[in-house]
Amino acid sequence: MAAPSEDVDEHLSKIFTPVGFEYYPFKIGWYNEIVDPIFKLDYPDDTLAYIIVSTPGMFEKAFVPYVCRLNAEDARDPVDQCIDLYYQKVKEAFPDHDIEVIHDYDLHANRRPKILVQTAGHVAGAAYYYQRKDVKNDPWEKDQKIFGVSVHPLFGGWFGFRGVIIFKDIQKIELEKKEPVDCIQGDELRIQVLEKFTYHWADNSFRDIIPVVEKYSDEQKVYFNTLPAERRKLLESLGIKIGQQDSCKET
Ligand code: B12
Repeated sequence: MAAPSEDVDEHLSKIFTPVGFEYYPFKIGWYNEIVDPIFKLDYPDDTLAYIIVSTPGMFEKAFVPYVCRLNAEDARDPVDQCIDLYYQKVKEAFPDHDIEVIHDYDLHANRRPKILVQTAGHVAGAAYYYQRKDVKNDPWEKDQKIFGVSVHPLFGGWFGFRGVIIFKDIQKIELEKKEPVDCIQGDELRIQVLEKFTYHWADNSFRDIIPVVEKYSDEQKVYFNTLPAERRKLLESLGIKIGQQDSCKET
């Protein structure tokens, strides 16, 4: 079915923008033409997809109000559940469309990721994906593993990719390709951010490689630094009440 992507954008804006998510459209072909064959998505090149990003505000705007809906018995990760609520809202907003959601953590049976969100984020213009090959004079050993890192022009490294939404039945869209902002220029800073992400990711310094407009709140930092098994206990210690349906704010 042919459809201008602006119509879809309008619905997505209502669902995602007030609660701290961003969405960036891309064509499946833009992604497929650069990844290795095993990572290609099995859809026509002109299929419409969106990469979804959580900004620092998502925690307070979407997650904290959502926590009261949690079922105390449910062992799934509360953040994943919260994000799924919003993916569900997208499916409900487009009942006539065939939608596939691929989460950032979805793996094939052989543990290969179903989607490479950093590459998707780059081709959609959301965040520049810096890789070893973006450094001209590379200081590392040939076989040294250097992980690539995406940098958002406003939030640096203080954001998360949450997955892609594919509108399987929307093709032949008018979509202009937007290049991501190349906010780290020159080898020196690129080497720095790649080394920080590969070797010192736990100190979060890669996230501050550029000046940012907003970072994770202290509560959010503590939450994400806590082991998943301990997170429910932590929420309660922060005074965030789990499973109190009566006090649920509409999200
Ligand atoms: C597996 C995985 C890991 C593994 C391996 C890391 C790796 N990069 O291989 C481990 C466990 C080590 C790991 C650790 C971490 N991870 Co991790 N991880 C992933 C995951 C699930 C898949 C990455 C992967 O396997 N890639 C496969 C390789 C082959 O891809 P690639 O190297 O990018 O190669 C492709 C590109 O080069 C592309 N390509 C080719 N040519 C071109 C040209 C251009 C221009 C472009 C753009 C692309 C492109 O094609 C190649 C594939 O064919 C992603 C989420 C996801 N679904 O993508 C998160 C992800 C990369 N991790 C993330 C994070 C934050 C972390 C950690 C900090 C832990 C944490 N707190 O979550 C640490 C930091 C790294 C470290 N030092 O340990 C974030 C990174 C965010 C960012 N700003 O970039 C991601 C995106 C998760 C997310 N939801 O946001 N991770």
